[in-house]
Amino acid sequence: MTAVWKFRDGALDLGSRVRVMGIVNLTPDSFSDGGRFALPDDAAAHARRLAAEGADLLDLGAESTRPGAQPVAPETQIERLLPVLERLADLDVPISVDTVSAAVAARAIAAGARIVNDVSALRDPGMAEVVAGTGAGVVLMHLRGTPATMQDDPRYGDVASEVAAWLGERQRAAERVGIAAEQIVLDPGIGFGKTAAHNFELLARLGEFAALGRPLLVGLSRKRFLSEGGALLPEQRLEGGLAATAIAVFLGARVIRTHDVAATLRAVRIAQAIADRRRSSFEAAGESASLDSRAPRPTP
Ligand code: HH2
Repeated sequence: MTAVWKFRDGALDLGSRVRVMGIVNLTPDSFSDGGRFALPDDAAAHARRLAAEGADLLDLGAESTRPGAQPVAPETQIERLLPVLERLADLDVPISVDTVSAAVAARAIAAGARIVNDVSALRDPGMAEVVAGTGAGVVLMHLRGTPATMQDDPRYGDVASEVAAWLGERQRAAERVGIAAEQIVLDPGIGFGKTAAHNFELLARLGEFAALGRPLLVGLSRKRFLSEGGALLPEQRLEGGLAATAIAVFLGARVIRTHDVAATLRAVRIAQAIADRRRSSFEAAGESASLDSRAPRPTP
């Protein structure tokens, strides 16, 4: 796998170090921090704080994708994003824009964003052209349905195989319309049209996604499956999230999307040190270094 992620005016080597993407929600209604950073000055200050904590990337979102959320008009997203992008123009941390709208992505890229985080994996017919034409990086995430409906009784035969096959298909579709493989990062979409059991299964079998040949991003920060059946509030889900993050890194995730950058970086560094140690001990023993080949397989 080439682990370089190319994006507009830059690239990150995801092979040498697992990267942490800090979340900056410019929304009034995000599930864990809605309204806290809705003013441009507050959002820009928060972004700078996350950068100072060590974020390798910042993800700016102007539309909540929490279960049940309704779409936000592109003009409203643009009005929320542009003043913040303007305030962050001097920041050297690459910025991604979390949107499913090609019009929003195009305006954000013109204002300095370098990556599109598209939770619908190019559902807007104009999105592929924006990504191909600007050289932006892109996150292709698995989402069943839309945020408004995705948690209405989600069912899969074999969630890990189905999500991986779907991502492979979206990746090939992206490449057919001129997006280079190196621009793409894939994401199983934890919490998007999945029950808690589906999320645990996806994380347990993350090693199988290595076969797709592109680096994986995992976003699980403060999500409901960490709530012990609804008992824990979003701000009480950090420890569970760090446990899940460590396992995701051990099984091959190369980008972690999080609200809690400093704590996540500490967990990621230790998880990566153990994963690297495991790889080098296999290499010393002359065995395959592939974590995937050693990933536990479900019994048929
Ligand atoms: N999760 C959320 C939003 N965007 N993007 C990717 N690639 N992967 C994710 O798992 C993901 C995502 C949901 O989290 P958050 O942004 O905090 O909440 P909200 O959508 O309510 O703003």
